Amino acid sequence: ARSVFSALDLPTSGEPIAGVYYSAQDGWCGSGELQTSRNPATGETLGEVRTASREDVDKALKAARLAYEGWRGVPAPKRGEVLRQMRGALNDRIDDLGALVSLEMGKVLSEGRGEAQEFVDVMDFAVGLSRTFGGTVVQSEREKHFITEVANPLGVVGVISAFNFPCAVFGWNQSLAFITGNATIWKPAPTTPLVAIATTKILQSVLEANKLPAALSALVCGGGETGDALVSDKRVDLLSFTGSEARGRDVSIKVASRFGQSLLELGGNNASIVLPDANLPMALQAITFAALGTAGQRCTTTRRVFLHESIAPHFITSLVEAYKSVSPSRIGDPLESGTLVGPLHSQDAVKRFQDAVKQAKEQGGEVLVGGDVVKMQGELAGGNWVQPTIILVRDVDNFPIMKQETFAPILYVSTVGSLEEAIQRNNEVEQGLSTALFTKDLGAAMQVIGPAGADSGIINVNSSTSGAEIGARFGGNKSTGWGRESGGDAWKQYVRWSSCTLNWSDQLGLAQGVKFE
Ligand code: UN1
Repeated sequence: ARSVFSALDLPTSGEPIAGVYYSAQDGWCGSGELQTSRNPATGETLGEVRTASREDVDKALKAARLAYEGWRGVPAPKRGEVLRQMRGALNDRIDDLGALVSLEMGKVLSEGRGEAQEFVDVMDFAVGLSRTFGGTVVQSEREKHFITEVANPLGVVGVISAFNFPCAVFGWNQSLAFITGNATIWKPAPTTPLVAIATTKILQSVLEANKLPAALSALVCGGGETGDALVSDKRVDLLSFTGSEARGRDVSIKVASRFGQSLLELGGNNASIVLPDANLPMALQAITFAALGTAGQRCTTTRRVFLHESIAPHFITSLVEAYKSVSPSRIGDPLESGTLVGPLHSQDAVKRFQDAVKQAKEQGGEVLVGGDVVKMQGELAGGNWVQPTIILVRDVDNFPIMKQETFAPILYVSTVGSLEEAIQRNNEVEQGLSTALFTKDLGAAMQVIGPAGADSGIINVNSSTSGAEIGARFGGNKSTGWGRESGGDAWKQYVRWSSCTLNWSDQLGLAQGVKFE
């Protein structure tokens, strides 16, 4: 921990670490309560963080507004140039930042590093975009009239991020908001403040070198109240929220009631469907990764599997074998090479895991493997360990727990008689994030991505539900919140649009043939 801390310029004195930054003059500060960051693998305290008080948030918002007012006048390719430098600075620290993500969040090292890589990737994407984004020119029905759609910077973008992707999801928002001319104010999850502080320090070094205001990328560590301060404040033009459906509902109502805009990334209850003609070893590998990666704590984690009945018995045996090869031998310290499954992020998550397994049993589910907490030895004894779990569900219609997202490595497996039935099962939950279909049949692939197909925001054929690249829009439908972030045209949400008609004749032309003479 100490060496990662020093490499990322985090204080190692043991004194509380300041978790608020919005001005180079005021420096790192924070007059709110202390927040504790813990290593989920050991329970050890990594640091105490000074959070933002209401007054700090107010000052940060004022500073962000001012920063935006200067930044919006800077040509977008020049903004892109600053982001290119940030990309360089982040890439230089990619291993250390990845290690800190693993240390504080609990995901294994290659996934921690992958997350920092995802930030770098979206920065590359946004740098290119900074030279090309814009509206269209529309053909006018009137002579000597020119119609164009103009994208201007929006203002201040509030980003409330979750513990499971403490770095990349902020990156998706920051990169797009930055090149489109906005200031961001970031409220990270209360349990992952150190990743946020380290990331902000890297970005700030570039802002400072370019003599740009710190509040272009302000940080306000804090809990629900700090988040609420951003949610309810009119000075936040767009509020991007990642977290639970319950909290997301509250956020969207509050933001809508002040006519602000929100971008929601909420729960997932993702299904993988396996048809008889699939490449079964590949399907097995993809499902194992999607169910166990980040210990089942990705929004995109596969939680439900629908197997065609003709291959189900064989496939279930292989799946159970695969789990046994992971658990217990490959469960452990996320920083050790060879570990595939790290701890859950918190003690509360362990309780929710236990509760879900209990309910699943009561509802008739059969635990095929796992189902219990894990007692570790030595340093790891204080961590949040559970067994990767597969539950066989014979009667999906009378198994309500399967409709809930439990952020843990619990996989519900059941059988279907046809692709149509699998699609119907896929769609019968509230959430609509990610779906995977394993088949070699082109017709089945087209069916799942078509109008009568899966209703998810992400649909993959012969690829896992999790681990999306940054190039396409990321997000989900229905109770997942309809938000889209990262690639594609997600940038369009970070601008205000004006449809502009310019008449360069000396006659007033009225559309629709209207006369007013
Ligand atoms: C999340 O779980 O909140 O597709 C984001 C994935 C990652 C992003 C997940 N690229 O699994």
